[in-house]
Amino acid sequence: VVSPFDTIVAPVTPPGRGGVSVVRVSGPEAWRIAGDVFSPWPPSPKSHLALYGRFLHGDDGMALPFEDGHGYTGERAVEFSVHGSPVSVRALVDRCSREGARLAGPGEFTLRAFTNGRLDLTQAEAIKEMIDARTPAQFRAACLLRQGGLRRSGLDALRSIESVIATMNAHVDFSEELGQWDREEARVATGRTLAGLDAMLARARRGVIWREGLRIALCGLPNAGKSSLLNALVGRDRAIVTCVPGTTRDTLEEMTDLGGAPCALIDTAGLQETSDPVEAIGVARAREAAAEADWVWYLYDCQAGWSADDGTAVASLGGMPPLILATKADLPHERTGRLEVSALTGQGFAELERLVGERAQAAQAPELCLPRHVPLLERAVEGASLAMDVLDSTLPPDLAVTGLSVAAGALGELLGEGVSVDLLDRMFADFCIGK
Ligand SMILES: Nc1nc2c(ncn2[C@@H]2O[C@H](COP(=O)(O)OP(=O)(O)O)[C@@H](O)[C@H]2O)c(=O)[nH]1
Ligand SMILES: [Mg+2]
Repeated sequence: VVSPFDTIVAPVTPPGRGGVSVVRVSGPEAWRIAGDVFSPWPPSPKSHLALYGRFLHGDDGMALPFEDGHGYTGERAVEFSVHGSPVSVRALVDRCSREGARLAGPGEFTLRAFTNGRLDLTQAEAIKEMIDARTPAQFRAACLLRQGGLRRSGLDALRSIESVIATMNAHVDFSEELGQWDREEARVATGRTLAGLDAMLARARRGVIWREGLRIALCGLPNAGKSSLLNALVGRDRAIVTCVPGTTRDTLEEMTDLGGAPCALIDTAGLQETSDPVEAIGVARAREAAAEADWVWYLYDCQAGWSADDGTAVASLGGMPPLILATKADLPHERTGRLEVSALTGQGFAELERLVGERAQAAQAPELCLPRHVPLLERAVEGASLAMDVLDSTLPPDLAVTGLSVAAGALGELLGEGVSVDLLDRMFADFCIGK
């Protein structure tokens, strides 16, 4: 990381032409530089109060000052709005550089916000997710993470663990003065923290769905219409469709939005006994995909009708009961009593979307969670459980410190406390310039 104490400048709006572009200057010299490139700049500007004026490079527009401890980065800053011309933006950035600002690196504004305690690591990640969101629901979930839900519960747990560790260490170091240590008190505190961590982990696992999508495996006998349904739902020919049974041999995954929820649709090989070794691997993968999916859709050809093989295949999948879909409903067929769909006409798609939206709502936590968070919370739960086992037993209580330290380490990493500069650099480099 470069010294957090120099002054940096970069456009914060994307490159290109538009109504307005914004250039941010952040650091101790920001206001002095503003006075050099913009006028009239008052001797003592008020934080958050926009000023209208003229820029040295000829444009006119607004300057919005932020005092130390405020604004996005948490340090002295100015956001300039100029006309949305790349020429004007370039000229303003150049002027600011000439006055002593350095061009900001990717993610550097956000890194400063983090360094200055304006946000923790989960909130910095949330900003990236807000920017990358593809649906209103994903955006809302990212906003909740940004508002600091995970940060608050993570900090609560961390502080409570640290306080138990501190008390224990104090009693080990000063056993004479402090006398008998209250094992019960530590047991209660650790138990409460562990329950909190368990709840966080459960929420986190559901929160990942916002990002990774509800995983839906399309299963069925060969030629049931699995690949066709996937293609029709994602709106392009992703999977190969033929009338030859056994065309799909490997699983194939495609992200899409159904009913406002992100989904990963997984096309699988037809479930059938086979002597072809390649197809057999495909069938094994299909079963694996079904076992790992959040939801299985079992497809059968409604013209061919439900067969004994379908019964065997469904039973062999195990797990939660699948949603059964009667496919090729555009062809003449007997009454099925099932949800009838057609990849050809789109029949049944509205109902599928409704069901997915409903299922996603039930399966998802309100707050987004990132894949990075889950293993850390798992480690925290493991550490706290270990400590709880010690405190529940007749073992010397200070042995619990080992487990508690593991939990504290994992939570620290979650929030970005005591994280290596290396890791921070890598995480923030994922941001673009100006974020
Ligand atoms: N009429 C009609 N034919 C379909 C429909 N879906 C699939 N088919 C046909 O059924 C055959 C098998 O489809 P495919 O998607 O490859 O089945 P898979 O083996 O389950 O992946 C192909 O010839 C498709 O054209 C449908 O909704 N309507
Ligand atoms: Mg197929």
